[in-house]
Amino acid sequence: ADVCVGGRSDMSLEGLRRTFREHVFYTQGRFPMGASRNDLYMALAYTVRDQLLHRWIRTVEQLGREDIKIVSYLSAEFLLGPHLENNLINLGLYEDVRRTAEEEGLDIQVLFDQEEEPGLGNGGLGRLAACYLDSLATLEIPAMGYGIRYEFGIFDQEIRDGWQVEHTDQWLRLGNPWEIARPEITYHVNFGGRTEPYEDEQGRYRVRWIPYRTVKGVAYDTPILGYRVNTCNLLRLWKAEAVESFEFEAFNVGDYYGAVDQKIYSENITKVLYPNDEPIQGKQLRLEQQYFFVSCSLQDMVRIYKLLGGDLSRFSSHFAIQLNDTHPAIGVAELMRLLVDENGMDWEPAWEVTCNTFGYTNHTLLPEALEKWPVDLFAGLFPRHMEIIYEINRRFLDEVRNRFPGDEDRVARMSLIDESGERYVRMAHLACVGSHAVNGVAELHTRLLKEEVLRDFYEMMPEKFNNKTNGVTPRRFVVLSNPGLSRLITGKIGETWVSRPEELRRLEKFVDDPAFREEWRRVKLENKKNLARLIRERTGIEVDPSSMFDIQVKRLHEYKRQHLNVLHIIALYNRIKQDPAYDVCPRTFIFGGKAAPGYFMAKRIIKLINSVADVVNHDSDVNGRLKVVFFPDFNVKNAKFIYPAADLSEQISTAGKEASGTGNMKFSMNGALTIGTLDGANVEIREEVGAENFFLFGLTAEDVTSLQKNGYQPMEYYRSNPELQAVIERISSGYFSNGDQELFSPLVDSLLFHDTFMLLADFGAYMDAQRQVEEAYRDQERWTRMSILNVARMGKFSSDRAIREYCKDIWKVEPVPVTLE
Ligand code: 26Y
Repeated sequence: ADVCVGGRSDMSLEGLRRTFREHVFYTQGRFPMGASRNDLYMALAYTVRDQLLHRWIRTVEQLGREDIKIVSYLSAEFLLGPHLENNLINLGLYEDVRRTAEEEGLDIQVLFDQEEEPGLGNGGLGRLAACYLDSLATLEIPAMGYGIRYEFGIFDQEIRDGWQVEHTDQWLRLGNPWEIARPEITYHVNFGGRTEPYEDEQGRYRVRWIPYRTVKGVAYDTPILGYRVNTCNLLRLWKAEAVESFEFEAFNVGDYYGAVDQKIYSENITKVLYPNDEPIQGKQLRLEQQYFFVSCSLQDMVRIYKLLGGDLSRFSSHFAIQLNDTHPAIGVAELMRLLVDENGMDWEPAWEVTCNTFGYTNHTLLPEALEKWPVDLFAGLFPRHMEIIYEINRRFLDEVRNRFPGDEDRVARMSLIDESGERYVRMAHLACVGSHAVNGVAELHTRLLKEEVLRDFYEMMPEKFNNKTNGVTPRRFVVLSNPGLSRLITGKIGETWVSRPEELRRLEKFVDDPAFREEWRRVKLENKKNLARLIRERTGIEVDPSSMFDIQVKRLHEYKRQHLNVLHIIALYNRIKQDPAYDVCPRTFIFGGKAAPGYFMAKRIIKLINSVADVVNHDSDVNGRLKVVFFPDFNVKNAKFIYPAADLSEQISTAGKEASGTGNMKFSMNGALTIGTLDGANVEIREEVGAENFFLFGLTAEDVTSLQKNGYQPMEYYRSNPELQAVIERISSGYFSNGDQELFSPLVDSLLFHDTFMLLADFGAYMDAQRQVEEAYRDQERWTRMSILNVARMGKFSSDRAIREYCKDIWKVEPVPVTLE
């Protein structure tokens, strides 16, 4: 290691400068004069990566120690966002590098802009995985992330004529300086075929799997550095390739085109992220993706463990594996297969190891969103896993019958196989049975899991269930995104809040300091100006930074109710149309988020937002007092400009539907006030910041359930609220669609006749809460106090706190500090 010091690991300014120049020449192959923006970005990225490598190798050495336990986070998605700026912050090099770049005549922002973000996730779940990697490294926990190296991540969104248009995300086009290919770390992954019983040398009954086809997984590693520590963990993503074997040629003489087909078919597995945030029914390729990355990851862990000379019966003392939702749940059966079939263990000890190893995090309450796979599809791809699952099920249902004699309804409800119609494998049941810990992602969510979705499992094994309220990393979402606010805070209370955000409480005593409040507003205004500039660039719309920025950014979903927000906008618009002198509080409504390409209603809602925007933004009666913006292509990269610019955060899902939400936390940590329902983590955010600093409205989860039970009639709410009628009438008349009364009729009809997510029931309460928002905003001193208190009291929602709880309650792991010498 020492040979590096003084070489490219030299952290002095002079060293960094020299390394950078070397990379321009030796890595990018350019003279400085001929270097493109991308060459310069690449050279800087390599310069920073050089700083990580030393730490990375030292950390990986620790991972190879027999006496420590490693967290292994299995996730089909990691929504990382750009690395460069984050790594500079975590290294503590941001200021030095910015200044050095400046001296070289480079604007570092331009280089940051050059980085393509790895959009290897859809939304909340994938971003949570990325925050957890950040916190694991920051807390010096030995950990690995395992996932899929999608060649195309989440699609890029364009808005054309008000509609969403999807473009493939070619994030690897210009190369990826953050990953290191490990062509020597590969595993074979099998699919299809059949199983065959045989007797081993000791005469024991065994089963072997004779697959139909085999694909190769190749490891690609990305370093994940913690904040101001030496721990630099490993994110290992798998790429699918064709197996190359010379027998293959021998057996297929002349079948060159067959070999080409096979290659293309194999590589398909990791081609593209499914752009859905709810299960896709029965897509074989998706199931192949899930098994592919899980099998590679488990084989990797078993190999590492055996290298250490470990005895597989003690595997769970070396690895704690967390399942990020049910997407990797087939790992339960795969680990059993590896232990029993491939390593000769008996069933019972293998099962004990498996249960002690896995933990399962659930992320949904919508029963229709629970993952299940048709038995035929599953058994066709994984004949051996199907047998293993039947055996797990047989033993498990015996236990159920033992505990609840005569309760065959319960047995059917809890079975790993849904046999009520077409037969399905229930992945959540597999995950529950095969894990020692099951957790929800917010207090309310965990309670509802126990009471509803997983009630039978809770009744049988309450000790498994626990809550782990989500958190987000203050490094990316405050320090990186909001340097102005960070400087202001650090100036008052020092910089330790970045790793210990409980200390933000010390800001509370400054709420009564008018000069501090003035500064606070100045920072927010600056952030709003920055966003206004970006909005002008991306949409051509001019917005007024002194208006209230009212923002809802998240995936489009009916349960998230972006259209409730739209109903409020139209109500305000109607008031202005009725009385142009109406005293409306100037507001800029900003939306952002992607719709699943096949989600008809979600796409219509985007079109509605843009159509309302067109009318409102150009109506002279409105006179600029209301503006509506749909910010295209919301992603981690531009989120950095959005959260810090918000005055008001919209968290308005139907109570009982949003498992947690994490955007709610990002806004509030940046000084936005929340208007929200008692859903997900909103409940806990309100508890922390104080009810008086949160705009609450709407039905509770219990109200929603009982309304549903008693036959919810949206029409009743419609009939009794004239303002609501006028709003709906505006839409259905074709006012926002050049007279076309059909365009939005699917939306309107769904609201009037079904309204599954109870917008009409909540409309009145939402309007009232918005009225209170307006009142509060008009008193800028009061608003600022509330904003400061939100930031001061959001410490709980750091992902560091969440990860500490996982470590203590589920994984039983301790920090292992890394030294460089
Ligand atoms: C099966 C597949 C296509 C699929 C892919 C992604 C299914 C679901 C998802 C993503 C789900 C998701 O993002 N859930 C969100 O997880 C967040 C982190 O826990 C929560 O805050 C949020 O409430 C929940 O909707």
